[in-house]
Amino acid sequence: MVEADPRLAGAVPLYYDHAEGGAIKPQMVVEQLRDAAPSDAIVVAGVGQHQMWASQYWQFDYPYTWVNSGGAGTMGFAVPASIGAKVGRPDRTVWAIDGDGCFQMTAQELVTATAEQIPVKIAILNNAYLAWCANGRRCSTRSATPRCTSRRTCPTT
Ligand SMILES: Cc1ncc(C[n+]2csc(CCOP(=O)(O)OP(=O)(O)O)c2C)c(N)n1
Ligand SMILES: [Mg+2]
Repeated sequence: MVEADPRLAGAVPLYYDHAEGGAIKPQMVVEQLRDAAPSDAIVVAGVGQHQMWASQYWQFDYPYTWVNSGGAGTMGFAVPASIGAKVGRPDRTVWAIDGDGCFQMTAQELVTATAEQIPVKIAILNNAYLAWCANGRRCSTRSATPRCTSRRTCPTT
């Protein structure tokens, strides 16, 4: 089990306004996937705002279940990396949580998954936008993650 760092509790509270009129918020999508998935599921993310939501709203209970391009930050990572994760751990459920921009970069690897019969699950948080870039332009700080998920400053929450 991975224990949350108690020093972080309350420092960066997670909240979002539920949409009026039945619109589905991306945070809620991640919560729903999380609740429906086995607790030892492997989650692979693309790079962008959806990556932040996936990391924040998923509950990681086991080590080595969060796979993403945290260093180079390469868009297009999620689809092929999820295929690799599933090949490495065929016993685990593997979810890719991807952005619409990232997905179109390596969507052709769905052919590989199909041809090789590698059953990954892919959720696209489609905001028809390269939101991470837009957030970067709008937010006045370089430490974009906490601020850009704040309802005070982030137009996409
Ligand atoms: C190959 C590559 N090109 C450009 C970038 C810069 N970049 C980081 S996030 C992002 C937008 C991602 O858009 P999308 O997949 O739709 O995710 P969103 O932020 O909308 O959730 C871009 C262009 C990058 N990280 N990698
Ligand atoms: Mg997008």
